[in-house]
Amino acid sequence: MPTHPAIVVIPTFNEAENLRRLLPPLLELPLDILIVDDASTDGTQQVVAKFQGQSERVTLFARPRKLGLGSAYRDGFADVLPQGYQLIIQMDADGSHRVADLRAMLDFHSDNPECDLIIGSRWTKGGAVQNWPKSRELLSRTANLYSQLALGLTVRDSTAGFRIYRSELLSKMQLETISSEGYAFQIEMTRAAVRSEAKICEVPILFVEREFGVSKMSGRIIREALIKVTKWGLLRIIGR
Ligand SMILES: Nc1nc2c(ncn2[C@@H]2O[C@H](COP(=O)(O)OP(=O)(O)O)[C@@H](O)[C@H]2O)c(=O)[nH]1
Ligand SMILES: [Mg+2]
Repeated sequence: MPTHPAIVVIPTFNEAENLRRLLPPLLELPLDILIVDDASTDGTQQVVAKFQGQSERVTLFARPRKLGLGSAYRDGFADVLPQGYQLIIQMDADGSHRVADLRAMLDFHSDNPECDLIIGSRWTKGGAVQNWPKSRELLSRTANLYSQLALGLTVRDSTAGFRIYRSELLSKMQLETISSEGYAFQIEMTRAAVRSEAKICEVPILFVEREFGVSKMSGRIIREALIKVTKWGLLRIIGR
């Protein structure tokens, strides 16, 4: 049985500096932590090992090479789902997702247990981004608008990677059918949650752009999202 009712799954690729800062405040919350690392070369796994020495609540899932964000989450979820947690949390390692906001999201869950999925949202009333160039904000806003129009989503931040899932929902969502890797993974998961008739709630967050390390966002990731959302939009038109 897990020691806590919630576990946070954090994918990492070269996030040593960021993890060093993130893990101490995160460990103050009543949750377990799974780091899914893709053979980082900057000492990320050594940082995890150091925290494992201090707490049994930290686990490392080491993968052989950079295999993508989507499959990191799929592997992480497959690992933790059978363990009996009530809540499975998604969070970036790079400091963009603040522990203070996770606290607020967990409080929201306590007050609103009927929400199957809670999204830490930049684009709902009260949400914001800090230190993002205009171009990155435009990309995120456009991706969300296109997802709303093409897929009929009412979620305002369907590309968000800061989420609390009820395990029952993740079990229903047939994760083996989810195939996206980048940005599109978040949209595909939102779409799958809607198709599983989940109650989705958004809590405003302040998303702070990373100070250390580099973003893994790329043209390939943007193209994947554009192509997949268009495909799902066309499937929607023919009723599938
Ligand atoms: N394990 C794993 N983690 C990844 C991969 N790509 C990105 N990440 C992690 O996913 C999180 C979000 O990635 P990031 O590059 O910050 O994306 P951005 O916030 O959209 O610019 C960070 O914790 C990254 O280290 C990957 O291929 N494998
Ligand atoms: Mg980031």
